[in-house]
Amino acid sequence: MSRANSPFSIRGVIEGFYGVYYTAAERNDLIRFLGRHDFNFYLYGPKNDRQHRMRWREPYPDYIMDEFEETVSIAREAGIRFCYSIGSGVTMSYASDEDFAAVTAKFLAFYERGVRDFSITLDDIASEFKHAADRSRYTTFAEAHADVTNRVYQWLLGLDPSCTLNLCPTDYHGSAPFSAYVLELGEKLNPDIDLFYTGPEICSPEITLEQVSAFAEAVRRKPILWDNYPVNDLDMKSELHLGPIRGRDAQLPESVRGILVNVMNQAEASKLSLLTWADYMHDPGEYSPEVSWRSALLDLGGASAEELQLFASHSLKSCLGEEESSRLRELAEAAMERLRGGTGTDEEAVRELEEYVTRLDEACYHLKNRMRNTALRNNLLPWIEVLEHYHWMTKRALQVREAMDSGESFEGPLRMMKESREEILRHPKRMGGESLLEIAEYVLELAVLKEQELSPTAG
Ligand code: LTM
Repeated sequence: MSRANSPFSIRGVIEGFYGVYYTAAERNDLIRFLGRHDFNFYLYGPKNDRQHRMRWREPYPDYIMDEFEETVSIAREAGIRFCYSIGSGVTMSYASDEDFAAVTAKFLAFYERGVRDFSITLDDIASEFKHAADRSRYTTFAEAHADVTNRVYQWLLGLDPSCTLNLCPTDYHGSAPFSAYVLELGEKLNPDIDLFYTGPEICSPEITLEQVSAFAEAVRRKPILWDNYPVNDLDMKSELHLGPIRGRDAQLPESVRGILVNVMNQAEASKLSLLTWADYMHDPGEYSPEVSWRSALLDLGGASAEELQLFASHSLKSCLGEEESSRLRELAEAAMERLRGGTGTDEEAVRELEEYVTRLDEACYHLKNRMRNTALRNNLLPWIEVLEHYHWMTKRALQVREAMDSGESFEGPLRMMKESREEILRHPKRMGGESLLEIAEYVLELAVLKEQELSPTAG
């Protein structure tokens, strides 16, 4: 869909997460997707690419540079500016001529393959000098960062005046009053160099015009928002962020140059929130998360959109503040009330819950075995597995309770319920369904009481 006239001049993605980064094929596919949805920028800077960060002085092997060259050309055809970033702050001496030469050599290799947009990412590094030469040449960290970035920028302009440079500072989030580092960087950094800001938090639930304007004032330029939704690395890696973007002020265009979205380790699944980002960036005033999400599910899931929506509604927990599916919680609470023998409840509540988890299981089966988008299916698999365990745990819990009521043996379903519960608890991934765990725990308690009743001398 063509979406001309976005109020954001820079609209893109950052491959800037920790963990397994994209294959060239995934990146190329994502870049083509971005081109189709009116984005125009791709910043390459995955933290675990060693030649980007931990061993930034080393050149890439030739065959990797060939892959980059292909990606740059795909990006050009798609209308996307491919930006190469270096995470040199981990070990760099800002005063060293050799290190300056190592940065420019790395950039030159990309320049020769058609790249004109560059980035220095100095996030997540210790904020003190590691080299004696830096301590003697600079008074502050901000002075060093501004100096080296300004010099790299001059060098780039000497190559080609169309080159751009942006910088991710070491302090990249927060609210006014901003640190002395931020203020000094804003003062000393060449005003043509873009600066990143992630909002009041690293992963911000909300970003308002007021917050961004305050940062813009502190750094004396409109920043580029580095938005950490839907990224799911580090302590978020158990989550899959499938919900729409929310909480971004409709007036952000007044104070930002653009938005770059830090995506998840799962490239295909990231497209769900990216489609909603595309709608927001096209017209923030008209943006409706629900309407946009529904159309994104259709776009990505095709004939599997219904199943995808049901599944995704259990994968909304993120910095944006959503938790597990509200429908599931409602049903689980009503069923729990019935199990506890609450007055005014009937068996219908238990049946409804059972039907719901059966529907969930059917949706999981469909996504795993019938969905055409196999890249998405592969991204979802570990989380599908968790939801399947939730389904079996709940079914067995309800069977245990039914067997107890009718005086039958419940040993078999109890054992299987415990197994599914343990699978959920030790699984590295998380899906919304905590209320179902409460049901299993209650049934466990009942089972212990029942066992004691049946053999009072045991234990
Ligand atoms: O956000 C920034 C500027 N840097 C890092 C990212 O690389 C990382 O992906 C996110 C989310 O964990 N947090 C960061 O601090």
